Amino acid sequence: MSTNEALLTLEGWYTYHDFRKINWEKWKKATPEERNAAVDELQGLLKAWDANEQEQAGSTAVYSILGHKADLVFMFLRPTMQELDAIKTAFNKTKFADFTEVDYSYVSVVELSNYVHNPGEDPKSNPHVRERLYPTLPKWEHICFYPMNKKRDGQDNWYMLTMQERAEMMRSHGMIGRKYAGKVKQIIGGSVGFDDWEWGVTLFANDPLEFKHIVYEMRFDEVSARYGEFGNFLVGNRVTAESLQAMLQV
Ligand code: 76R
Repeated sequence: MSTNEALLTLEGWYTYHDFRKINWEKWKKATPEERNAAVDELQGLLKAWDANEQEQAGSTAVYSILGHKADLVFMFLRPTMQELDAIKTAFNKTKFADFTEVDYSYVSVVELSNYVHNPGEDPKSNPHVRERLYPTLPKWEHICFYPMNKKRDGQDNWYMLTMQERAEMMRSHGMIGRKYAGKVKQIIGGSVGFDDWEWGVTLFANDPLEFKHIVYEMRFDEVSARYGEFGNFLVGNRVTAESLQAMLQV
């Protein structure tokens, strides 16, 4: 069988999702001075990440995570993997990090799969494309993250389909997605070669029910119904400097 045409993908900022658990036992046992110093240092990092976003040299989102899988997620978008690595190291050197454990993380790069592109046009010169490759993460109330693959299983092998078949299914996928314009903002991170799944899906919404609705609706659409394989789902609430202070108050 012949090799199929690989899709042209466009890549933007590198992304790192750092999911942390707080060791509450250790945190409660620390002295108020130790806790204050740790919180001050963390607030300093939040300010630095904010300044980076103001300079449009990246974007950062911090959310508290429900359930047992994690307590916080720090999501970073930066131009290079070196910057992501430096952020991770700087974070791990803080006092606050001593009270946390990394339970999960995800590395990817913001990806637009270019099923509909105009030949001859340089997509990166299009401001709408640039806005999506180098996005400022929305300050919406909720986040949802999950990794996914497209199946390679006997007759259901996404990578053996023709470009036309894939483009048709992705058109249908995009039509469903568009119905959620203004309600769900999605960042697709391509992670082939970087992490354990092929994509990391990050969704933002002000109403968490929109996550349930979009994911459920997409389950009936062929590309997800037939080819989608999904990892763990994590959902959370937006954290601000003030709410973080309150969360860490003992
Ligand atoms: O980029 C575009 O807007 C064009 C249409 C489009 C593409 C190519 C699009 C639109 N997506 C694309 C690619 Mn998507 N997306 C997901 C999920 O849970 C599930 O079943 C799937 C998880 C959601 C919720 C979602 C939302 N999308 C992709 C890819 C890469 C596939 C490939 O290359 O093979 C994945 C893995 C993926 C998964 N998608 C949209 C949305 C939404 C809300 C839209 C509309 C965006 C808009 O119009 O602004």
